[in-house]
Amino acid sequence: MFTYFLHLGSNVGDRKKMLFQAIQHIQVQIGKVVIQSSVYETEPWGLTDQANFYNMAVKVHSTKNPEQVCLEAKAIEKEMQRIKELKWGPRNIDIDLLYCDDIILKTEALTIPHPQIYNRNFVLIPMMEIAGEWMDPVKNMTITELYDQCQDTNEVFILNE
Ligand code: PH2
Ligand code: MG
Ligand code: MG
Repeated sequence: MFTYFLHLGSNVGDRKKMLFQAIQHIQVQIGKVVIQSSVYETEPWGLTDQANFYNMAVKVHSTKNPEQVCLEAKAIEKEMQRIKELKWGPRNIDIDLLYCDDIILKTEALTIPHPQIYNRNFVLIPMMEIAGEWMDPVKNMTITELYDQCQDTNEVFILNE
C-alpha cells in the first residue's frame, strides 16, 4: 500500500464542484481519500492574468504504483473534459502528484516529489493543514519548514463556506 499526496486545482467553471468531482473520481480510480484539506482560494501563480484558483491537497491510500497513479490522474482529467491551453494557464481541473511515500523518482513522464512544491504557497499551505510534519525526501525538511523558507508572496485564503 502506498501513501500519496495529490494536489487539485481549478480556475475555470464551478471551481469547487470540479475539485469535489475530482475527489469522487480519485476514490474510484486511485484509492481511498483518507484526509482532505479545506478548499483555498489562491492568487494565480506563474501566469498572473487569469482567475483565482481553488486548490486543495488530499492524502490517498492506493495499491497502485506512481506511474499508474499518474496515468489515472491524467485519465480523470480527460474524463472531466479538462480544458487547458497554456502552461500555467487556466484549467477546469488539474490533478498533480506531490508525494508517494518517501520515494524519489525522475522519469520522462513523472518527477516525485513534484519539483515546484518548494516555490508555491498554494501547495504548501493546504499541505501544511493536513500533513505539516510530512518529511520531504529531497530537502529533508518538513512541510512546515518548507513553508517557513518559501519565498512565494502570492496570497492564499481559506474558504469558509
Ligand atoms: N496551477 C498552475 C499554475 N498556477 N496558480 C495557483 N494559484 N494554483 C494552481 O493550481 C496553479 C497556479 C499550473 O498547474
Ligand atoms: Mg499543476
Ligand atoms: Mg498538472
